[in-house]
Amino acid sequence: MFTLGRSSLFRYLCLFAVLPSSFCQPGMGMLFPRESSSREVKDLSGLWSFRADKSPNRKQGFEKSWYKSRLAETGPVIDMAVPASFNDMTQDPTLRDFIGWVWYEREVVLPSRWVTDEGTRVVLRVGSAHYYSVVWVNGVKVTEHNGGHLPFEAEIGSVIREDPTSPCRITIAVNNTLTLETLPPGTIQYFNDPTKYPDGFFVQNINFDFFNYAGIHRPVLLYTTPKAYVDDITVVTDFSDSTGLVNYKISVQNAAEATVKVTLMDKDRHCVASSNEPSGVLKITDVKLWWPYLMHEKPAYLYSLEVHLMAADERSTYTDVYALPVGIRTVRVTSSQFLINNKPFYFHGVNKHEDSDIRGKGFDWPLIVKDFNLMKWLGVNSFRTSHYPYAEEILQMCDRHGIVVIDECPGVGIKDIRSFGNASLAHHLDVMDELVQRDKNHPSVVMWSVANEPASEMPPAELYFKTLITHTKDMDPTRPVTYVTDSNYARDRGAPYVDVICVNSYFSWYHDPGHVEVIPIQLNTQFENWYGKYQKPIIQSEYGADTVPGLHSDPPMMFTEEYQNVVLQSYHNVFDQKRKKYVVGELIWNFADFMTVQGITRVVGNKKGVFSRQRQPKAAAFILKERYWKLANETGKIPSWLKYPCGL
Ligand code: BDP
Repeated sequence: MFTLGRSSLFRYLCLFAVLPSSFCQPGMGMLFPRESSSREVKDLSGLWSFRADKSPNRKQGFEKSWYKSRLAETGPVIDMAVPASFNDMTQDPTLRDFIGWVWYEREVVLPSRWVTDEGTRVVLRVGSAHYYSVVWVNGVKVTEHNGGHLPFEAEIGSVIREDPTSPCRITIAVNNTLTLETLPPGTIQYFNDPTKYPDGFFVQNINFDFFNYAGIHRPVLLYTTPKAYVDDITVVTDFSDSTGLVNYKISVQNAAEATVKVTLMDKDRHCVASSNEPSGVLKITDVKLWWPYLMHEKPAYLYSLEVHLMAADERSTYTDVYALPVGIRTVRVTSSQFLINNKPFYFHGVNKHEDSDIRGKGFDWPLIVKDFNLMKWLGVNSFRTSHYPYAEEILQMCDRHGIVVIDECPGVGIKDIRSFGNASLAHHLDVMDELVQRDKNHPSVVMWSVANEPASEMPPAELYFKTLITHTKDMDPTRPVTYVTDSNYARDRGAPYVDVICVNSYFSWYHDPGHVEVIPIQLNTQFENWYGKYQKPIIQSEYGADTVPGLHSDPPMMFTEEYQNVVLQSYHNVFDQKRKKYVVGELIWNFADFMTVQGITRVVGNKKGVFSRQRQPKAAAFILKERYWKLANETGKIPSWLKYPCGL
C-alpha cells in the first residue's frame, strides 16, 4: 500500500517523475464524488424551501432578485423534498403542470475547516436538475447549466470564505421550459381566443411519451478535494490471453509540481499492478474479466484503481486520493454479432424509465434496489437508459451486478425539422460530451445511443447524425454507437453511420390494432429488410402492448393481460429464428408502467410495463422470466451458485 507521512513528502516528490505540463489541462473532469482519506462528501438530500414563480411572465424571481435574501423573505415558500420531482408533491394542479422557473433554497452549516482552509476546494455538485438551472451561493451566482439529466458543479470555496460566519445559503432556480433546441425538444403554444381559453393560457407541446417531470432530480452534494487534486481519470481496458491491460490517463489540476502513484487492487485488496506515471498501461496477470450477469460463473468482477497524488505549489503540499472501480472487458461488433470479451452477447433485457409514484423522476434508493431485484428475478442481463441518462448510482449498480447498459442521451422526440439546425446540433454535441465524460469508465456501458426515434427520414438528419455519431466515436473509439429508429429502412438517413441497428416496432398495436396474426410476417420483413440493406447486427430495441393489470379476455383483446402475452410470444418466435443469424438482442417496452402527459391514448400513463408502476408483475412478467432464463441457459452461463433466481 502507498502511504506516506508529511515529513517524507519532499523525498517522495523526488523519487517520481514530475508530470509533464501538458498533463495539466483545464478542469474538465466529472469524477463521481467519493469519500477518501483526502475528500469529504456532504449530502444535502432532505427538505429544501421551494417557491414556484407563478407571475405571468415567470420572471419575478429574477426581477426581484430572490437569490439575494432568504427565499422565505420573498414570499410564501413550501417544504420540498430533494431529490424529487416537484410535480406530484402537492394537491395543487397548477404545480403539477407548472411550466417556468421554480426556486429551491437550503442553508447549510459547513465544517469550519472547509471555510478556513484555503488549501481545500469546496465543490457544489447537482446530480441533475430538469431542465435549465442557475445556482447562487450566498447571493453570488456560481454556475448555470443547460440540460436536465447530467451533473454540474461549481467550486464555491472563495464565496463561502467571503463571510466565514454566515451559513452557506444555496439557491437553485430551475426552469422546465423546453424549446426546439433543448433535448428533448418542445414548444410553448399560446391560445389567445378569450371565448375558449382563460387569459394567458398556454401549453407545452412535446413529441415524447413520458411526463416532463421537473425539479432537482438527483442528490445535491458538497464535497472537498485538496487544492491540487485528481481532476479526471480515463480508463480503457483490454486483454490478451490471460493478461489484462488497463490503459489509464490521469489529469491533475492546480499542481505546480506533482507525482502520482497508481495502484490496481483486486477484490481481496491485493495490489496486482502499479505505476508512478500519470498515464500508461497496467498489466495484470491471470486477469479476472468483467462479465455480464448470467454469462459467467463470477460476473461483474471489479478492481479498484487507486490514485494517490502528491503535489505542491509555492505555499503548500497536497495529497489527494481517489479510488475508481474498474472492470476489465472488451466490446466489439461484427456484421452479425455483439461481442463482449470476444464472446457473442445476446441482450435479453428491458427499457426503463426513471419514474415512480410521488417521486416522479426523483432519485430513490429503495426503488433502485427493488428494480435491480426485479431485473435479476426476470433474468435481465441488460437495459437501455430510455430516453435520457440515468443517475450515476444506477450505473454503479450495473457495474457491480453485471447488468449491461445501452447509455442513451436525451435526444428523444426530435420530430420538427427546425430541431435539426446548428444550434440544436451544437447542444446535442455538448450533451454527448457531458455524457461520455461522465460515463466513460463504467464497464457496464457497452454502447452509446445518441437519440430515440428522431425524424431520421428528413433530409437534414443525414448530416446531423453523421456529425453526432462521428463525434461520439472520436471521443470514445472503444464503444459502438447507435441511435434507435422506427423509420422505414429505405428512408432512414442515419443508419449508414451506426454500428448496431436498433429498431422499435409495435405491430398489432399502432399498426393493425388487434391483429396479432400480422406479427410473424411483419417482424420477419422488418428484420430481413434492415439486415439486407445494412448487414449490421440488429437489436429489437422496443416492442410491447399496453396492458391494464387485471383486465382479462380470451380470445385476447387489446389492453388485457392475455393480449400482452400473445404479442410477446409472437415476437419471441421470430426472435428465435433470427437470433441465430443477426439479431443480437430484445428489449421489452417497458419494464414498468410510467407516467405520461394526459391524452386519449393513455389511461393515467403508459401501461406497456410488464410490471405495474408499483412494481407488481403482470402475467407477461412470468412469460418474460421463463424466456430470459432459458436464453441465459442457451446463450450464457447461469452460475452454479444461483440456485434460485432472485436477490442481490
Ligand atoms: C415508442 C417510443 C416510446 C413510447 C412507446 C409507446 O420510443 O418512448 O413510450 O413508443 O408508444 O415509439 O409506448
